[in-house]
Amino acid sequence: MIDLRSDTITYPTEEMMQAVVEAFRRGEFGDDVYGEDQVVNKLEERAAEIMGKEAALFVTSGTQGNLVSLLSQTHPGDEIILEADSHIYWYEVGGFARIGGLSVRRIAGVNGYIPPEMLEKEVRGVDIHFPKTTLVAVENTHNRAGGKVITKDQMKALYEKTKELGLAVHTDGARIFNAAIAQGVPARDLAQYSDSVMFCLSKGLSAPIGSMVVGSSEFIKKARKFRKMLGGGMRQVGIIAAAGLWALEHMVDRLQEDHDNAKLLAQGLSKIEGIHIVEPETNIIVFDFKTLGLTSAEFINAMKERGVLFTSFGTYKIRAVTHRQISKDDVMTTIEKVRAFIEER
Ligand code: TLP
Repeated sequence: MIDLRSDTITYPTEEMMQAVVEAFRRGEFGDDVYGEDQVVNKLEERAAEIMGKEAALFVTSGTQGNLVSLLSQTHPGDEIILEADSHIYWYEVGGFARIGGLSVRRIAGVNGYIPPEMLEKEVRGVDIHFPKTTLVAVENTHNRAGGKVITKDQMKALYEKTKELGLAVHTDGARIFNAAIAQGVPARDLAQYSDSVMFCLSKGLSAPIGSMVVGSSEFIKKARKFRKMLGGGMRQVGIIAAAGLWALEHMVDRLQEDHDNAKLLAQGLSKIEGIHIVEPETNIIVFDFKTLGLTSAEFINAMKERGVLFTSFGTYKIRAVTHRQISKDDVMTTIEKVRAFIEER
């Protein structure tokens, strides 16, 4: 199977598992709720350092990382601002409402980015009738926009506006390293324009489990408590953090390969009659074939029979994600299989 559903499916590497065994042999695991797992402590220190923040927290998933970040920077009854197609809005079970007691104002951005002028227009002032608006979330790269990159300058401009408006900024940086590699800057250059950042170890970096949250020490202290509340206080969790630490140190630079493969796939698919594609900037490709009268369900089922897996992004929209387990040969095979299917119809 050529599995283009997500970079979340990546399997750990031999070296990653070796790192787990070595940490075990060195006796580094401990109870992390007591702060005694040396591997987790090392991972949190490195994550904070890489992102240029005071402190970091290891969390079970990106969803948990986003939620603890929102809970730590808002109060129940507040309003937060999300880009209309953001992951937090679409795919996190509305935890902000159920658990955070937050209401949401969605703004349809441009390629997943909310320009500062748009934000300013949408933020409500102080009025007896209005909830307090406290935070805006940015998603970089932006998943549903097709892995679009928010540039350093865009991050800066938005951040400056939020400070004028008195808002906190959280970055859902599940794929922040893809955003950084794509524009040739260190991830910390993007993170500096956000009060908190969540990033995933378990996507393109290929760790089996886990995400990180970074920010000020005061913020991380609150986030740690909310993580406990959500059942994310784990014990000898160095067993997974060791893989995460290895991934963070060794897997970032290879993301360029995924971007190159995504470009190659997009070039090939765009030559097939009826396929309309959003030019990829990172490892996510979004395309549709509305003019062929083909639904994504039909396409996905037919391609599954031919050995290629895709994800639906709507009735006529498909997402493909390149990752460590997709080679150049897989890309060429995929293009040929899609072409054959479309031509046979
Ligand atoms: N995204 C998954 C699915 O949930 C759609 C994927 O396959 O892309 N932020 C962003 C931008 C994400 O893409 C994801 C995962 C998350 C947060 C949540 O991470 P996890 O899955 O670790 O909770």
